Amino acid sequence: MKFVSIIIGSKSDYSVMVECANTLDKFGVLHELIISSAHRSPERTHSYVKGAEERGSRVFICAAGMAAHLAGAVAALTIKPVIGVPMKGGAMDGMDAMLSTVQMPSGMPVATVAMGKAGAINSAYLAMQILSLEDNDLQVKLQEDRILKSKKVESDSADIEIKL
Ligand code: RP5
Repeated sequence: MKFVSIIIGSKSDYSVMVECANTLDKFGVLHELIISSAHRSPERTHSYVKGAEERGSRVFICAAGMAAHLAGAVAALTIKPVIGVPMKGGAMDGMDAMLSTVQMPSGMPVATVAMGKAGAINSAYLAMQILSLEDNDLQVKLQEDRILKSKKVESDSADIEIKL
């Protein structure tokens, strides 16, 4: 069984990261979501990553805020792709999390997406694009989704556009 693992650092990240789970659901992509923290529960994080890999996890999506080390800590444990989602909040409103997540040392990548809802959704899309390299059905669904998005731009414009 192939699936995507979503790890969030705190319950307070859930309201944003549910968008990631919903996006994977929309495309019928199997996933798990757990709360585990690099700092508050390092052993739980370690054992989840090792266990999930053995059970078929193909991509890890990690969301954390403030001194956001979760994605980096997970990247240290696996060579599966790790996607980091910086959470807004704290004194720097996510800037700290973004830099903590993106600035990984060479050889230890974390694919860092935008903060907030767009990042949560894009983490799901990026995970699916990785999975679609070996899944033609998913590739077709993603291509169809692109066409729908493009058509929506046209229909939205048609609703309001002014042309001479
Ligand atoms: C991080 O600290 C979490 O990922 C969360 O974004 C932030 C605040 O956590 P809580 O204090 O709300 O649990 O570890």
